[in-house]
Amino acid sequence: MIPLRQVWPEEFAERYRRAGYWRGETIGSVLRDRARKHPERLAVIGGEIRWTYGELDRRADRLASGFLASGLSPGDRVIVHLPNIPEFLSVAFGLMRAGLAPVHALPAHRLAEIGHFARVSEAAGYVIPDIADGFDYRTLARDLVREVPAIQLVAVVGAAAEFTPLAAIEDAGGPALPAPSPSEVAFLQISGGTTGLSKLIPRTHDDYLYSFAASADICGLDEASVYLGVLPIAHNFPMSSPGTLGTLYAGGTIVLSRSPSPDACFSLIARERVTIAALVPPLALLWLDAARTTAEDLSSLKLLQVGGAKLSAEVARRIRPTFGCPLQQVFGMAEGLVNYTRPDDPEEVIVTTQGRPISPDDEVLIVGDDGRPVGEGETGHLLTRGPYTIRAYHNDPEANARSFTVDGFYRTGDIVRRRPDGNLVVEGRANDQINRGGEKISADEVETHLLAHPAIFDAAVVSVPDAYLGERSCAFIIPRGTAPKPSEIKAWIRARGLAAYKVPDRVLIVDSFHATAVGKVSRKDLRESLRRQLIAEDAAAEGKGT
Ligand code: AMP
Ligand code: DBH
Repeated sequence: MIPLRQVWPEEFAERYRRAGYWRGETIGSVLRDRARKHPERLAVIGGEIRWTYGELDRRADRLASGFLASGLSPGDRVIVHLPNIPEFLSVAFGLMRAGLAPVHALPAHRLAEIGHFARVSEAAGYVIPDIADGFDYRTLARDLVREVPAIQLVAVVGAAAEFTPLAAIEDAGGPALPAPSPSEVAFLQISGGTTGLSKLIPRTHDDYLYSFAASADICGLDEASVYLGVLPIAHNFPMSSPGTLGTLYAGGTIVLSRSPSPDACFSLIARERVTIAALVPPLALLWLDAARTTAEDLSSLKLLQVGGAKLSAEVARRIRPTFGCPLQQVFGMAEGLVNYTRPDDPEEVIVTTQGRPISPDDEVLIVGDDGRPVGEGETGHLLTRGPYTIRAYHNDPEANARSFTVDGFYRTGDIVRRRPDGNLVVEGRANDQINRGGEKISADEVETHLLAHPAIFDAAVVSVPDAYLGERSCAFIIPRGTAPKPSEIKAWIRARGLAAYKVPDRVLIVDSFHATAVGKVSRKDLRESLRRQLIAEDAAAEGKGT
């Protein structure tokens, strides 16, 4: 098994320890400590469940022992594929306390993604709900164990069928727990995927704990804070910026919503007196609309975070007057670096920038295509290095060679500029990643699946601007023989086991990718020219009133 590691050069590690960023504590010990201090405070609310810190802590311990008793060994990886339910937290803490590494999949992922994570991480376990949002995860588990026989344990929250009920693991008892080291990898986060498949991001206790603790401070969280988990809590943003973990760090309460809809969330905000929530831009639009007419009392909100994709200044401006609290823009990535506007920043900064880094030791380098730093205020590629930004992906030498400079800077793929006040403005992406309202799609990955269709000769997937999602995806298809219908092509992508958000929003059948001498033009240039052509055609069609 390829060991999990994340190593900073000693001089950096030394600096981060000396500065107090890395404190030599594990993520599990944060919960332990808070549970000792205030066992009766509410830690997490979800559906009918209301667990105190004491109860969450006990459940995590029992699961930790139970996972080890069920045949997993410290160092093993376990894919966690759960929706926004309290068990997400008891499972994640239980695994980490057992020295088992959670691999945090998103609820939308399907066999193609989960199979990939299982293979690359060499996973031994898989944790699922029985049915969630109308999808039976047990069927996915059956397909997965057929494809990846190394999965020896499938644990199910709810009706387990032939698998192991999570409740049985919790009751199994088991060996004494190991003491994971703070510099060890705590879990694997998932990258959005730029070229091809998602990569796995090993995060250590030391680095991740710093990122959510410092985030909790920046966001002013304390024991009175009530965090609403709206986005899938496996995602880095609602997990750590400051998210569920930052809330537990501060001793606050997490409220989990199974649906991001304003209806569901507004009534939870009113009932539980929620103080902070994190949204992606399309959700912010929905919430803004609904807030104008809602009868629910939203006055407990103190901060509304929006991130994951670029928020337009027009929309940003409406947040404070509508919700009566400041907006916070959050520009982050699962690989590390997170930027925030601060709650007391001038409104102009909050509305028009994506904020500045968490740490004084976050190094931000903005370079031109030639790799040299651009002038002050100019636009370029964002590279970064710091106390919670990884130096390497797991088990992917090629991606590592591409994504990190020899000096250990992570190439984010984002095009940004830095204002004189230090705040960053995101101007776009350097590579063909489509950001569909915060959900990241690799053009490459979808094209690979399209090309596997017998009636597709060539395919190019591009982003097109969208008023609601920011970007959506369009697939250009050159057929081989009789052209398949767009609906067939969409069904094909679904049938390949890809997450639904990767299904092209639009499919255009074309004779050729004209203007491109085959083989002479890079995929990137081809996608760019198709994208331009499509935007021009759409504008012309609109002008004609069609
Ligand atoms: P992921 O790889 O899924 O962790 O996504 C990280 C990427 O999301 C970043 O590199 C950006 O491209 C994008 N992103 C995140 N937050 C923002 C934001 N506030 N504005 C613009 N882009 C963002
Ligand atoms: O998009 C992201 O990945 C993201 C956005 C905001 C993130 O990882 C984060 C904050 O931590």
